[in-house]
Amino acid sequence: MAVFLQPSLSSVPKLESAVASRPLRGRRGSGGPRMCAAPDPLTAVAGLLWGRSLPPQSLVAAVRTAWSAAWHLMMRQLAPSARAGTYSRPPSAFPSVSDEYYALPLESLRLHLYVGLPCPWAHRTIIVRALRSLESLIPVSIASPAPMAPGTSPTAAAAAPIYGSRRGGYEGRSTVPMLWDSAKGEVVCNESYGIVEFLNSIPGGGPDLSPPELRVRIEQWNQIIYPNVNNGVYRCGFSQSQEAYDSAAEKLFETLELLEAHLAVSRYLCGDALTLADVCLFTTLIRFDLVYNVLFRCTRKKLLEYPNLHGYTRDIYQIPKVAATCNFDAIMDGYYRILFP
Ligand SMILES: N[C@@H](CCC(=O)N[C@@H](CS)C(=O)NCC(=O)O)C(=O)O
Repeated sequence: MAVFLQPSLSSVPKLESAVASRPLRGRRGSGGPRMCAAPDPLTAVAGLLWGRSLPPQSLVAAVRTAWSAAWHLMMRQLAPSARAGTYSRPPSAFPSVSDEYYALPLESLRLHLYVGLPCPWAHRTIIVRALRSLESLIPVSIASPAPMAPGTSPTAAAAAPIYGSRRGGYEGRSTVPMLWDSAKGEVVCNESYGIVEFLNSIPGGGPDLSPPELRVRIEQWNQIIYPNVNNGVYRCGFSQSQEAYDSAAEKLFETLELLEAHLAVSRYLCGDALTLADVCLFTTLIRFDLVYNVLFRCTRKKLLEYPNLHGYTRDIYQIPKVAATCNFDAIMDGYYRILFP
């Protein structure tokens, strides 16, 4: 991701129509077979090589080997894996917000949030910022792979240079979300849960998403949902061996069944009040059928096939301000065109 644009969270599509109307790849018309079109050069070469037959097995094998080598090379950088081919997410360099930020009034700070719209981790922070009505106190810049459009805000910036501009320099991964202290020129935190906990602690409007009496239950759900669902979909999609994939998929769908049963008797994870645990689950579920079911091969079931989980996702989507944080075009673009072109 290279370029940051100002937020454009105002268009609010209906969930079903937004999801249903998205083609999986590109936007080419369906077009039927063209009757008189001349064969393109590659088709002509293939015709010369093996006529109307299917390509020879030796070619299929060679392409598979080359493709697999290139894929593993790409995955080395994109998704570091342990020996058994299990995806191992790199730890965040700035995992929590230090106490000094909790102690100071927000007005005395100059904080800026960097996010990406396709990213489920960043989406958590955008939702909490909105629900806590912190929009005017914490400005946001949105990472966008698209070229900067004319008329966008001059606050546009890039993530890597921001990281690189901190006093001690930076050699790690320039991930979003990232909370930046503009006064000090320092990264405050680049771990989504650390950021949402901090945003929730700021006195402001909106409900407390982590009330003291629910904290233990929230943490219990996080311990289940983070490894098996939030990171679980990545463990499926980024697995580099059959065993690693099987184990990740097993845990993912086992956990979805558990959640489905729980949501039959509870509106949200911890009862009738929305909490941080729900926000974190929601940002994975809202991407499930659109992206993870297809691209990350979480194919055993679709979200639509879980009546309670699906209803729960719709319920959260309809909470005022939440729908405006969901940008399905950016999600599709980010995963299908940018992450896995
Ligand atoms: N554990 C981090 C994960 C953040 C993360 O992986 N973000 C992705 C975007 S979805 C990213 O910026 N990746 C760029 C990279 O790894 O270089 C969190 O929860 O904030």
